[in-house]
Amino acid sequence: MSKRSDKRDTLFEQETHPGGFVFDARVADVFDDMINRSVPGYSTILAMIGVLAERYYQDGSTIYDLGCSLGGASCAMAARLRGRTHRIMAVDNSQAMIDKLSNQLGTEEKKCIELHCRDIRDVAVEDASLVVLNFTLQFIPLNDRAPLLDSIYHGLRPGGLLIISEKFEYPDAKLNDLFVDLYHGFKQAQGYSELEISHKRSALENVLIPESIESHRRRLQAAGFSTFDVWFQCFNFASMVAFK
Ligand code: GEK
Repeated sequence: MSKRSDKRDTLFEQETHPGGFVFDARVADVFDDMINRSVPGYSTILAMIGVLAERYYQDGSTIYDLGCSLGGASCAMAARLRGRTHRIMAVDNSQAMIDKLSNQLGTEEKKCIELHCRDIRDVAVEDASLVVLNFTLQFIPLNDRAPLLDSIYHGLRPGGLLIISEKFEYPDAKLNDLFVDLYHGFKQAQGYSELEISHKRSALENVLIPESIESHRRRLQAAGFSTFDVWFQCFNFASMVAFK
């Protein structure tokens, strides 16, 4: 079992926070607490990624966890695939995340989870039955998203599964305002102050670029995925499955 930290995220408590959001050592240090209190349904999504891995992993293939952070999805999949030989490539371009994940992994997990500090745009996906982009695509520049999905599609085996979880925006302004408002209520209920919520929001501006569900659908279809839909949604956060 991995050794996870329970250090509380207080990064945005200060009056001022310099610059845009970066996945540095300070973020890696509190990341488990940050993502659990910032993404509604995060633990449900991780658990279901494990269930989907058990169901769709094809023997001898490779699993890719792109933008793995502290390996939440990789560890959920490894736990469900225990007893079956499998290989998970966990990739992130934050050295701080990879170092922390490397220290957290248990002996059994180390046997099947390979860590790579690399830009996911430079990863050649090969012979995959499962690719996970759990809240990562939203950090990739808009123009690079279609080429990334094209290359994932080509690297998947027939019947292979792509899981994409994202923060979304809604073309209907009224709905968008409602979901953003409900989401801020969720963050307050998780113990974040209004000041912290507003600082984090400014730091993520132009760093996390959400799109509409429709844009994701169009891109998936253009890449060649024929079967896809949303399987989980809470406010403006959702997760999609797409099959090759
Ligand atoms: C989880 N999937 O817990 N190349 C590689 N990594 C990247 C890139 C890139 N170009 N851009 C961003 N990242 C995880 C959570 S967090 C989501 C994913 C969040 C990495 C970045 O370093 C960070 O670790 C991760 O994508 C996004 O299941 O913080 O909202």
